[in-house]
Amino acid sequence: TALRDALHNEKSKNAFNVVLQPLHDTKTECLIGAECLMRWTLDGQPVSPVEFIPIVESTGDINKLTMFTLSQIKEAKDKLRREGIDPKNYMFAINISVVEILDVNFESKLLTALSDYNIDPRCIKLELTESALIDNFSYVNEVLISLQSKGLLISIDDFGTGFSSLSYLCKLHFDEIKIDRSFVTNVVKDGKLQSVFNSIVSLAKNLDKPLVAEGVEDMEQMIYAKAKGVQYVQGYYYSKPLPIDAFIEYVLEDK
Ligand code: G
Ligand code: G
Ligand code: MN
Ligand code: NA
Repeated sequence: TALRDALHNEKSKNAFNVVLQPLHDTKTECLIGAECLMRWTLDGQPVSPVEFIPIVESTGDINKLTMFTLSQIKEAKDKLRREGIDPKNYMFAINISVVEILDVNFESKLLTALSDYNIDPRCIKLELTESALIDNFSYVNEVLISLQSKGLLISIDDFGTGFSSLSYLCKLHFDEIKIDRSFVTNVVKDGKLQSVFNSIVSLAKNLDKPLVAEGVEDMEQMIYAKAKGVQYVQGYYYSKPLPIDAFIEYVLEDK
């Protein structure tokens, strides 16, 4: 109920906030964008999205959080512009739940919000997990084709954790693979993880899709990913997820 209050009561809305985790290009090391992650505070204590997202999904309110995230992206873009930075240079990735994408009004709600906030769809990436993509495959694939035609990018999140058949990958319309951090964080010391990591790298290469490694925590992992030809990295090595103002500072320092 505290969660319900927070979602429905304007005064409690500030219990939610969006943090931005920087994404870097491995070749240039330049900042290329950020993943938006939701945070919720109850009685001064942070509650993990792993706990509250499933509840928000089950009450049918998950799209409200996505809309809130878009409002925060708009705010970040406005702040960047005020600092003399063109926000078009940065991609913003949003996590989308399967229950959300199965709502027949999802696409129209999303496109309306982007238009209202004057956000270019080409600056937005939607992250969907493997399992979300495989359930209701043909319907979801149709939605993805339509979203791509509007300029949005589609990323497969937590890749490698779904243990799914690879045959669907040939039919699925997506733009990028995000290798799960469980394969990344300990990859330098673990031969088995290296085998899985290398398989995903060659899969992405053969499909001609860029790869993002998340959970890159130190320079060794960053160098490993770069040497394997991974295009983008995200993780504590560069930065934790940052509140908007700290992200703006980060962008200014990167310049
Ligand atoms: O930030 P953290 O690593 O604790 O996030 C845990 C999980 O919560 C991530 O896997 C992410 O996909 C999910 N998550 C975070 N924010 C959102 C959000 O706004 N919407 C959805 N659907 N999932 C989110
Ligand atoms: O959407 P996804 O479940 O992939 O969300 C990424 C989660 O991973 C976020 O909760 C974020 O806080 C967390 N995270 C981001 N970078 C790192 C990292 O370098 N190491 C670890 N252990 N977790 C990370
Ligand atoms: Mn994600
Ligand atoms: Na992930």
